[in-house]
Amino acid sequence: MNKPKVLVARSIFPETIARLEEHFEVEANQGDESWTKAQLIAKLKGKQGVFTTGSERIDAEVLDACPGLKICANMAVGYNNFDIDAMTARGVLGTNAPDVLTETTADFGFALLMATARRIAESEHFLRAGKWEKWSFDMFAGSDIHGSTLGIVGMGRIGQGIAKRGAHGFGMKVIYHNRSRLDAQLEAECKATYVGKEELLKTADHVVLVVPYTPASHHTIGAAEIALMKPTATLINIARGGIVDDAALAVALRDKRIAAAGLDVFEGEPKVNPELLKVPNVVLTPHIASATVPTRRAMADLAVDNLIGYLVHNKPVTPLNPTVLATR
Ligand code: 8YV
Repeated sequence: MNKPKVLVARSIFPETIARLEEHFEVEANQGDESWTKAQLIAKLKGKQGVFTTGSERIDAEVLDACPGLKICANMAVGYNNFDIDAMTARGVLGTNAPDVLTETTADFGFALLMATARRIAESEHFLRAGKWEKWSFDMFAGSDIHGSTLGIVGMGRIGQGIAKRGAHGFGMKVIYHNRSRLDAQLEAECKATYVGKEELLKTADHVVLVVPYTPASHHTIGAAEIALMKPTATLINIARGGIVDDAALAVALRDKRIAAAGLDVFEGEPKVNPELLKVPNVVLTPHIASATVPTRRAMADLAVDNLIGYLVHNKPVTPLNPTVLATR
């Protein structure tokens, strides 16, 4: 019997390819070439499955050009690169990679918060540039983490992980805003209090964004929201580019409307708004919140589990649009 055909759209661990090859005829982009949409479509024709990262956009145009496609397995928890409605309409399953990256990403969110509030990157650049000639009382004086108020926008699994680190590890007062309120037990575990978005922005010393990107969450933080924040506050975005209006943030940082920001994700990444590169009070990292070797392996494994689960056993592990299963 012919093996189903699977495309791996980006370079990945050799072990990931080896696992796929046990079940599928695999074409893999191990050279990590940057494909245009037309090239992606050309590669995808005749394939039943595709292993994607958050960088490949799978939309109606791609799906219509590749009618044999049955599953798109994303090696990411966020799936705004998928037009999930278009997939559902065409009976194509989408899967993501939740849970396996929660703690690693929460660690990074906290690390970025600390680096930002305590001005670690800025002071390191100063030292490396040979500018440290004498100590002074206010040199790189930042803001405290312990005992401060942590405001989390988006209280899913990663938000909860950050809340626990803040409340239990650093004695922070945790407030959060979310589409829906957590149940009482989860709120108690996170020591977190539900507040409105405006109250959160006005009272938090550190605001961390962990909401999924949707048209409704576009520019959750823009000039008007930044205007509500304390001038001493920090803003951390580990969610998605587009959740923050980067141009408005660059102006606010330049004018010291808020103290500092830490950004792991950007509008139009890997391009970064050049105005952000000009301001010193922002820590910039290239979308690495889930980047530890064990976690990236676990994410890749889960995408493979979904491809095998669906194409071989008709049982995906983490389906995004399970209604497709009923119509198969
Ligand atoms: C990934 C992410 O590194 O999982 C997500 O949603 O943003 C990151 O963990 C990236 O999308 C790679 O696929």
